[in-house]
Amino acid sequence: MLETRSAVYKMIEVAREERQINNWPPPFSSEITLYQERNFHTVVRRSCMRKCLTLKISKAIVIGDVSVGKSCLINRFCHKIFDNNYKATIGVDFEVERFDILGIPFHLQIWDTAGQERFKSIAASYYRGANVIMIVFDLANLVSLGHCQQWFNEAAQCNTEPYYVFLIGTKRDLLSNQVYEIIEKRAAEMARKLNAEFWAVSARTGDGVSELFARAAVLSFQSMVLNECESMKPESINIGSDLITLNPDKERTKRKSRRNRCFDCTNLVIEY
Ligand SMILES: Nc1nc2c(ncn2[C@@H]2O[C@H](COP(=O)(O)OP(=O)(O)OP(=O)(O)O)[C@@H](O)[C@H]2O)c(=O)[nH]1
Ligand SMILES: [Mg+2]
Repeated sequence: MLETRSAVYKMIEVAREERQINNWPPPFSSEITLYQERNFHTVVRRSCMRKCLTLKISKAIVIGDVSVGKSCLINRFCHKIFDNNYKATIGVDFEVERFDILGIPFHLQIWDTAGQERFKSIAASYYRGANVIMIVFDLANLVSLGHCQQWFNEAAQCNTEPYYVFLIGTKRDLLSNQVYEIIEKRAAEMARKLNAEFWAVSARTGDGVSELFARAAVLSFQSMVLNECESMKPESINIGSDLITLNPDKERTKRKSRRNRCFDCTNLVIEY
């Protein structure tokens, strides 16, 4: 199953129009986020213009209590569908969504996990290596908000920073504005405790769903590009070794082996 899906997404040449991102996506609320960047970093824009970056894939895990709406959220984003009937996720499921960010292909792997206790150990074995942790609760069920700290602790145990944390309240369509404002205050407190960015969404109406995933994609994309640029800084390259080479044959062999090294990485380096 995993192989078939990855084969399909590799074949998509260009991201769908709504997945082409050229402007920095704003947070849901500028007061309930730690991520205060307002634009793409200049270094990131420059690297994307040069168009030679390694393939970027980011892993997002979606966790939270049973029936809070994790699968519906993902299905709304990936397939533009909403199902009123509850179908429990068994263990885990995953989707891969292709974006083009500043013209660079980027894939977001979205791991949908089961909230049911009996599947917890299976689901938790997929937490590792997450770049984005999405903790989901039901805005109409305060108990599910209370459990978010526990969900976060379990995910954080399996991962090392940096990762982006989102606290997502679902089923916004079920609440009046008056009730929502009260719940938002409680959610904001939890978001601050978790150092998370808060979003309120509805899988039924689609409100906030694509904006949330675009935001997660762009934040993790930017952090990956900056990491790559950091590792390519001139001081980490030993320029002097080429300048003192006296033997031209040896130099030719060295250049050839460097070319081969690049060739070995063709499935990682995108040439435009
Ligand atoms: N009104 C409304 N109902 C929703 C929304 N999102 C999900 N639901 C309903 O909530 C129920 C549970 O949704 P799921 O997405 O299956 O929940 P889950 O978190 O994936 O549950 P597990 O897989 O068991 O962990 C379903 O009956 C959905 O129709 C929403 O935005 N609005
Ligand atoms: Mg589910």
